[in-house]
Amino acid sequence: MKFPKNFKKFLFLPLMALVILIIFLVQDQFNSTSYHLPSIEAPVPSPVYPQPVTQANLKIRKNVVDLTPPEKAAFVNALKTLKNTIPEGSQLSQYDLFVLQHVLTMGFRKKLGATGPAQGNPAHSQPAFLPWHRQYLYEFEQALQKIDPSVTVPYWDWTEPNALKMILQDDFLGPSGQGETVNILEAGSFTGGTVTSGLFADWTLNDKIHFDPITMTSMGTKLIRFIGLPPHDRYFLPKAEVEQLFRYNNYEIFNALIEGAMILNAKNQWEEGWTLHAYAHSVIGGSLVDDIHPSHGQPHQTKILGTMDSIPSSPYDPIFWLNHANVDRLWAQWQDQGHTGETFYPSSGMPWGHNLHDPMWPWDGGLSQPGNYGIDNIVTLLPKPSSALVVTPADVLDFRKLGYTFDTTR
Ligand SMILES: [Cu+2]
Repeated sequence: MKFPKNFKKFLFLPLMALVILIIFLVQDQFNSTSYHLPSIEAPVPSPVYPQPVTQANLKIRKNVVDLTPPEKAAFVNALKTLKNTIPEGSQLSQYDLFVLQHVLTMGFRKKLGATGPAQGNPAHSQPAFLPWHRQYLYEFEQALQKIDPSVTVPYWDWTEPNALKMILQDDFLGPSGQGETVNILEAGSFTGGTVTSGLFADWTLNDKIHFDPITMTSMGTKLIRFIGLPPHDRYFLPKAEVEQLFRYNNYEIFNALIEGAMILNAKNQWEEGWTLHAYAHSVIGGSLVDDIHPSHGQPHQTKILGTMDSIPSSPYDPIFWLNHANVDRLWAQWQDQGHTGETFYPSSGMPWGHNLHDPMWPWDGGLSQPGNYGIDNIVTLLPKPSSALVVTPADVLDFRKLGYTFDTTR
């Protein structure tokens, strides 16, 4: 075969472009936030029900609507104490350090300077979403209990008609924000903004940690809420919407559905969505979204408005903990319904940090370091995690071993 004289020269550029593209794709494979999603026909192990356990010494996480006035006061007091306690040598309070830890899970991208074996976000969009947040909530609850041993994190049952009303009371986590008007196409104008009354009007956020991850600009030092902004305007969800989770026996499907950024359409194919845990973030924070997707009716987030809607720093809104206590409760309930133990968690084939026996940063014995995700040099504000504490998904599958249960799983 005869090639024109300049053939090599002509081929060189496109070939180089292809090679660069392939390198970029391979390198970014673990940087992307997309799920590893199994097909709906994934094989299912046989059910394993939990062994009968003594529940005598377990602390009980309660439905928020059942909290007594002293229980509400104790929870708020413990939150505020954590917010006002600055460990020696730290620039941030204990509460802010928890927030920073959550922000830095977004920093596991090699281009940001992440080092070590962790592949991709150790806490989101992959199988360790549930175990990572279980350990995170557990540590947060332990910190609250050091202040007041009677406190547990209450949960926000998304299907409970009175839950949000109860959460937003002035004597509990406080109301929506004020001062800004947002016009939403075909829905009218709505207000939100800074929380200016209630017990959290004085909640001061570190503006370097509180930022919008889409525009990478600071969201300031105040707690911001846009509660019930359409289309996230349902104060509670129909029971069927939550119960669909229990139709699936595959862990990865359960995990992805409850995180809520992906949904299964009518043809049982994965599509982008914004439901359950993600929806609850947006009911509080308020998102602007683009047009509703024609096939599944789910909007796509385009602009972040409130604190709870900025996923990295969302733990700055104390409602975060109640939302995640509910995520953890539903997983606990699913586990108790025949999906107990190691059989129901992927043992291999996942990005590093997400398999059953992989340590999860920041509990990976100092193996991995996040890159500097943020608007300032914030990675240095987090003290080096203790190399002694190693936690894998396997370590937290049995929530009762961690010393707690829920009023619904007793
Ligand atoms: Cu999270």
